Amino acid sequence: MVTRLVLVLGDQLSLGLSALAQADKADDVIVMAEVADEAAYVPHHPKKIALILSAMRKFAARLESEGWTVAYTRLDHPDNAGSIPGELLRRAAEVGASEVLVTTPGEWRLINVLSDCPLQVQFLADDRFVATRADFEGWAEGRKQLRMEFFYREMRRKTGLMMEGDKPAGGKWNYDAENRKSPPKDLRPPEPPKFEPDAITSEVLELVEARFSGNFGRLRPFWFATDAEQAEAALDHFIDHALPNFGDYQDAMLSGQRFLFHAVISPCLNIGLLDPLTVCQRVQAAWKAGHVPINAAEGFIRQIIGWREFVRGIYFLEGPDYVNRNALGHDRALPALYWGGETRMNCLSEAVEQTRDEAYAHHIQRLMVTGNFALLAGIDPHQVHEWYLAVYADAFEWVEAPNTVGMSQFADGGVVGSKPYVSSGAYINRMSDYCKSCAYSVTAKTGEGACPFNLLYWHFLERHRDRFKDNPRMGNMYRTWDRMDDGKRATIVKEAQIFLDRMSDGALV
Ligand code: FAD
Ligand code: DLZ
Ligand code: SF4
Repeated sequence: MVTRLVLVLGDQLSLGLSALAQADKADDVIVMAEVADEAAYVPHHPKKIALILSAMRKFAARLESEGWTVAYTRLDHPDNAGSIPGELLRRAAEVGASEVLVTTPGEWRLINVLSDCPLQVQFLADDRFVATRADFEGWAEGRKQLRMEFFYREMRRKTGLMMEGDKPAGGKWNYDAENRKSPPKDLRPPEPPKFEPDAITSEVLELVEARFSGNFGRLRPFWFATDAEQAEAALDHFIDHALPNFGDYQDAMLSGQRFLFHAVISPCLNIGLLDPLTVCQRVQAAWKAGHVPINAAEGFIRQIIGWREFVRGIYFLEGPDYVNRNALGHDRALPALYWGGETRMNCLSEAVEQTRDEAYAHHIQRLMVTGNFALLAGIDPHQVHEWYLAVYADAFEWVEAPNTVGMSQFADGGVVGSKPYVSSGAYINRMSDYCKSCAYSVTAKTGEGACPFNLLYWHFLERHRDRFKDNPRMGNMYRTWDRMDDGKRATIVKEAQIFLDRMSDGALV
């Protein structure tokens, strides 16, 4: 047999990976490489780099223990070629191979780089998803609008999850009406399990400390799951302790409670340590056993077989230029507060500080605090995209870009969502306790100390009136704005503009 190379990337750490299923243990050589190029396309959070390198090393050891030949290159190896194609070429020369098997990467950049590599690269479908790319394209074809809710129902039918025959369990597809409660003051969520670094992870932490301490983000304490067994334990803990309240407090935000009832499993899912369908089956079993209510189980399963699959479909359907879209023409530079610069806005300060410490923020912090502010303030969506891609441990372009460019910044002009996710301070106040400790007043609409979200919300609607005035889901917003007297509207627009100018001049806001 001719020896082939089997490339396994840092987010492809699954024993059932299609490239491994097609490979021959006796003859083929697995290539895994820690390379400078992958660490440099954005300034990744040190915890994200440590997670990937540590999980790669452990996965390579696991493959070797199962009889595979693994050519593994460490980041500090003197012969390291610095890039994925460079490493493939080096290994190809070493073992006399010219063919490469790879499960298609989750990023156009890497797909293009591998397509240009002067080796015979065979791309295989990434079957760690419920929907294939062809399934999604077929579903999307001929539809005027792509809406997650309808795609999700297809995924329910396809998987049989939460189904009773051809009907949704309990009679409804979606139990969100029972979710999203405001958090009571004395809410005491469980902490996610924290894994002590073992010898492999400790060595990686030293490497990351030496090479990436200039990147935004705290490396230590580091407690992420870095192998399939730990990921499984994290999932068990979530199902036992947090899932029962997942639906109720899905949109809540509380100071000092960084994880609430969220699963904190997206890094494990996205690098391949957990299988999404198995996760959903476990959640369904907990519901069937009477351990969790239906609104929690359905809400959670919808995030995975609905949103997660939907955004992946959009990423590949829309093509490589998706990350450069800017439908609203926003061009303000991302302010320093996103990189930990001081701000008097408590909600942003809390979300960014926790991002720096944990490489994690939950969905509503990402969407309604950091995302909402960037959109209201008219920040260049590409800069926003690069920030999200860098700072979260779960950030890979196929999932990050549609969430940021589409759902959060409306820069795709409405492919992911039918209206922009914008809100004034009132929403943040209802869903969190942030406003109580803020230098700004959430009830003040104008004048000294008025919450910037209140000013910017109307400023956003006014500057995009032509685009959104006829959107049926935004009619109420415009009617409220238009009912205000002219003087008040002029004051709001003026004060919002002053705020934006001060922010861009680097003043403390
Ligand atoms: P939970 O709240 O417990 O949800 C369970 C799981 O559902 C998650 O682990 C995740 O796999 C999935 N999920 C939930 N919402 C989404 C969604 N909108 N899209 C895809 N999957 C979802 N998620 C990422 O995995 N990577 C990203 O880079 C990423 N970037 C985002 C950027 C922005 C601007 C926004 C608004 C959201 C982003 N999300 C991203 C989606 C979501 O915020 C995270 O999946 C979630 O916070 C992960 O934490 P968790 O595991 O505790 O999730
Ligand atoms: C994110 C990342 C980092 C930081 N380092 C590596 C690496 O050294 N080697 C590797 O194979 N993968 C790494 N990754 C993950 C890749 O960037 C990821 O596979 C692509 O972005 C495709 O999703
Ligand atoms: Fe954020 Fe405004 Fe509340 Fe302050 S008052 S925490 S800026 S929403």
